[in-house]
Amino acid sequence: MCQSSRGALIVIEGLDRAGKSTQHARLCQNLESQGHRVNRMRFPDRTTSIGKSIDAYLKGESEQEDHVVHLLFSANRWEAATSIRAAIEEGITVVIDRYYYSGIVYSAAKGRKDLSLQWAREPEIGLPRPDICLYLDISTEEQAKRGGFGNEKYETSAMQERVRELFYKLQLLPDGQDIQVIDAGGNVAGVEKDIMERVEQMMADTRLAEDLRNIL
Ligand code: 2DT
Ligand code: MG
Repeated sequence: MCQSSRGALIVIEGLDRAGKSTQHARLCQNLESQGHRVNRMRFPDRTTSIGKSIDAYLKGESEQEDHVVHLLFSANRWEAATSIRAAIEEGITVVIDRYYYSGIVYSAAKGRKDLSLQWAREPEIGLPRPDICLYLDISTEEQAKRGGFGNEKYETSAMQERVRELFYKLQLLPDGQDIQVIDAGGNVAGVEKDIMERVEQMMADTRLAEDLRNIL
């Protein structure tokens, strides 16, 4: 049997209101109850000094030039990269709520010619690459049914619409090969089961016998 000892790197992505936080918590609990050691993370990590600048920007308390805030989001991942790698090498599975997929898509969704998907991706090169990215997909109608948005920067229907389109576009690009689309419009237990099946499949995969890859 070819069982690896490293942990897995699992990312949950999706639009606001898709149920990321709930599914993130359930996936972590399910993995722990199977005996895995798990580290929970989320980006942006608003607790670091870079994260505090991002938090102020998202809350509208400070302004940032679009490229600058993009690089802050990326730097917020880079400051965690060493600890992600260390945990995985130690055999701990790291489960992250949002990662560079959101980073690329939300910035590109601003629609600037000088902030393309391609440009937005560059600062992410070299970060640990997930073994799987579970993209929780919900329709615009379902998103509206789940209640209004909050007051943060990107929580408008126009922005969400562009983000949705770009998440689809990203799936057709090389980074999209790591993405598995989960229909998140159903009930919580059904979505949880779907996620668990995909994660178990991924963990059984021999790819985990190899070292964690980086984004190229
Ligand atoms: P939360 O609602 O999950 O706290 O996210 N975002 C996130 C970016 O624009 N770039 C990034 O790199 C990341 C990780 C998505 C707050 C908002 O920040 C956006 C929503
Ligand atoms: Mg949010």
